Amino acid sequence: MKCKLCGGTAVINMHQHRLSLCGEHFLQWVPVQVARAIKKYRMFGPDERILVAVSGGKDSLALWDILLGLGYHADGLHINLGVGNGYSAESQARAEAFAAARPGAALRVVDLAREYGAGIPELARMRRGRKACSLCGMVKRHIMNQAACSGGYDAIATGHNLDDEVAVLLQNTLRWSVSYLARQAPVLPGEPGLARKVKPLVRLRERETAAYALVRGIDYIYDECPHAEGATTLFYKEILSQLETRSRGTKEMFYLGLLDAREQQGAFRSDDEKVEMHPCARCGQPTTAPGLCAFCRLWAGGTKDTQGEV
Ligand code: Q46
Ligand code: ZN
Ligand code: ZN
Repeated sequence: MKCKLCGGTAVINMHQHRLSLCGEHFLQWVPVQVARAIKKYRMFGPDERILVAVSGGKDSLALWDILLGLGYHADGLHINLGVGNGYSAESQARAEAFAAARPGAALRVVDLAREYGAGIPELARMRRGRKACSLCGMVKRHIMNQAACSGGYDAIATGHNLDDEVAVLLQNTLRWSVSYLARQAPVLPGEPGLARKVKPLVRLRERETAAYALVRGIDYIYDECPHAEGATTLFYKEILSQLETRSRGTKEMFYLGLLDAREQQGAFRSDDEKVEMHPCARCGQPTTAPGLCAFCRLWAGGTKDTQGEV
């Protein structure tokens, strides 16, 4: 397998693009794709400040690396979720090592157990009936938003890749979750108290972000979070990869088809009145619930008083 550009040994063959590239040309190709996505979906401009959600995995570290390489002002935020088997400790170590090796890459770490009183597994035990991942998603969204708004960032960037997006899309389609289908996009515009959210890797596949991290020598955590075991999205990813083997380009077609159906054909357009938001009585973040937001309710009467911390 030879690089299409220089004839050298290729490190990756991307069937959907009919393109094989050597390490050097692949490392040039990836940031160009990301820059295109940023521009096409109007994610952010060159002078805006970006807060990257850094888990310590391949996608988030590749994203941070690419944004810094493209010259963006991109800082990182890592949330230590307190997940066992060494997963959280290792993840934090990778994020810190990445930042330490790059002068100018500022990383903030929020340790959930230390700052709020409990990590995700403990929270899930305390709030029986709530799944760890649903609590985790809400906690991460809240902390990221709080950090972005208080830090004056223009956007939160996450490392979701095309495989992540199509797996979620399949799940939402199977359930006909119209409200999610109406909002699944590379950019979620901000509103007062809610930072804009962007997904610059949305046109790259998981094997491409993994290859980028490997060729670039980024040390990331290989293991999945132990709570992800058996997660439905992993099963959907497998199914989508089988579809892709039969019919190349299925993933792009599925995802871009959603964007097209919505933007060009008006699918999933909601005529509902805009939901009224008001500030949470404790943390001030916008919420639809009366009184406390879901995050503050989680801790109310819980482990440690979070007043003034969120
Ligand atoms: S980190 Fe959190 Fe994921 Fe672990 S507990 Fe579930 S949601 S699987 S991206
Ligand atoms: Zn080459
Ligand atoms: Zn709140």
